[in-house]
Amino acid sequence: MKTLGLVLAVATVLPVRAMVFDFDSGAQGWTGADNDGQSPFGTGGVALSVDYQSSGGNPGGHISITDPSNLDFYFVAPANVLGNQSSAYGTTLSWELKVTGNTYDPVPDVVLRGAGLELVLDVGPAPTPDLWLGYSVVLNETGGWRKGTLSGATPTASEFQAVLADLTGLRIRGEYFAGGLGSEVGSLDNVNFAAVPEPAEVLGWSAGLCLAGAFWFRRSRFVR
Ligand SMILES: [Ca+2]
Ligand SMILES: [Ca+2]
Repeated sequence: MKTLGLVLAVATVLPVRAMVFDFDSGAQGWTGADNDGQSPFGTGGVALSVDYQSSGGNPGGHISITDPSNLDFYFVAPANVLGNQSSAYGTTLSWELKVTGNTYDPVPDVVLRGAGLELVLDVGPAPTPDLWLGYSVVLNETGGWRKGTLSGATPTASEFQAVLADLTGLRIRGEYFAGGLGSEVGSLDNVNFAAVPEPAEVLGWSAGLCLAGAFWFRRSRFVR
C-alpha cells in the first residue's frame, strides 16, 4: 500500500510527457487520407498509405505522401494518439513539415476530432517550399482553433476538453500546391503530442527517483 501511495504521489507531480514521432525507425503507425476540402476534415476521405523515408528528415527518417489526386492529402495519426487525452489539455502539439509547393491555403492545417466535434486550425501562411519548418499549436481554446471550419466559432474550454477526452482523429495537412499530381511531395517529421505517461513509465520514474535519492543520500554522507 505504501508502494502504491508512493507511485501515486510521484504520478501527481510528474509533468505531462509528450508522445514523440521522429520516424527514425519507421512510420510509427501513421497513415494518410485524401480529403475533398470540405468539412469534415478529420474523418473519412480516401485512405492513403505514407511512404517511409529512412533519411532526409530533420534529422533521420521521415514520412511523405506524393500527391495522388485533386483532393487535399493529410497525414493521419495512429490509434495510440487517440482515446482519452485529457491530460494533454493546455499542452502543445508540434510538428515539422516540408513541402514542394505552396500555392494555396484555404483548408485547415491541423484537425482534431472527438466527442462529435471537429476543431480545425490555420497555423499561418503556407510553408516555404523545400525547407523543414516547425509548427506548434496550443491544445486548448486559446490556441486559435475553430469549430467545423476555419470561419467557425471558437470552442469553449469544456468543448475542447471534451474533444481531448474522446479523441478520435488527428490529422496534419501535407498538401499546399494546386496541381502537382505525382510530383508534389509533403513530408512530415518530429510530431510531438503531449500525453499522459504510461503506468510503466511512472514506475520507471519512481525507480529512477529512488535510485537518484539513494545516490544523493550516499553522496551526502560521504561529503559530510
Ligand atoms: Ca526524423
Ligand atoms: Ca496538389
